[in-house]
Amino acid sequence: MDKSAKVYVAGHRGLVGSAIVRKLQSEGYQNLITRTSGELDLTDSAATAQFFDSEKPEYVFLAAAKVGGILANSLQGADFICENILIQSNVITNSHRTDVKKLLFLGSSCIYPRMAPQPIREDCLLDGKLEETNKPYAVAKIAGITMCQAYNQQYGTRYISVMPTNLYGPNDNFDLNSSHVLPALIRKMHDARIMYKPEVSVWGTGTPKREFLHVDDLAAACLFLMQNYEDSEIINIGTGDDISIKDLAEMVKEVIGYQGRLVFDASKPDGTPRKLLDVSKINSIGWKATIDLQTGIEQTYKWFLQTHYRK
Ligand code: GFB
Repeated sequence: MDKSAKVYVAGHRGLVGSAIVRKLQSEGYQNLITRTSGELDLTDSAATAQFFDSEKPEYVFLAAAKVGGILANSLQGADFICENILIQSNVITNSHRTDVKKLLFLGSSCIYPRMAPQPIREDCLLDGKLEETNKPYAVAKIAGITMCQAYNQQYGTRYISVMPTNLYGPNDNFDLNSSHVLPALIRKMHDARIMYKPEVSVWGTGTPKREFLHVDDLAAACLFLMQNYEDSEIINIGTGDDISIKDLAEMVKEVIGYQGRLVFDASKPDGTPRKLLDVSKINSIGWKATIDLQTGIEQTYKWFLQTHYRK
């Protein structure tokens, strides 16, 4: 992928897509194509076909998706499976039809079985039952992976699938009903601090463990894999470390300087008990995460203040 290549980043306003655009721009890629969802509805097959016909991208980063945290996933399963299957099918079929040279599909660590041995190796895919709270989303992502593999096998395409762990960073969603845990904790503790609230509710028991990767690390990994990975087999992207939700909440509390109490609300779902990715495969081909969690939270909090509380 040379610097003048025509690169389409699908989903460029989201957490992942915006980080990929920042990374590509900082590396000197000048021929980027983007469309907002208002300009191009990727669930619309005719509109997507017309876009690929007129733009003819050479490379595609498929970061457009309907995503959300545990609550949104468990309440809107139909939307999660349907929208994701439509988006990825439209982008993949049109990439094939218009001879895209290489495509990178973004999956998720929730595609693995709920009780997969930890750390989770890539070959655990389809080895057991999925976590119920995000099964529709996971099934859609598994369909996307299988679609990439089947196209590679049948048509000789070069479509790679990467599995990031839980992500966070600039352009994350801070809406408490649909966000993931890290932006939710930042928002709740910031609001509680400025409103002098004595306690903050943390969902679940606090015992589940999650691995958190800063989205700038993810973007660097995606570019690295676009340039250096050719296999149809999926590849994990993570830090190799995880943390309990309780310890994460304590860490966020310290970064924000909130003095109140944390109250665990066990009426809310915990989700999968643990999902630490085995990152030996990506490490062995030469990529490692660089942003530690404390630094990443501090930077994300700064971004949150600048974008949500700028006068
Ligand atoms: O980040 P999260 O929503 O997603 O929740 P998952 C992770 C853990 O944090 C769960 C707890 O145990 C939550 O109960 N948690 C505590 C909170 N307080 C909060 C809060 O205020 N908001 C949220 N959202 N969680 C998602 C999947 O699972 O992970 C998606 O649903 C996707 O499919 C994504 O794969 C990466 O890690 O449980």
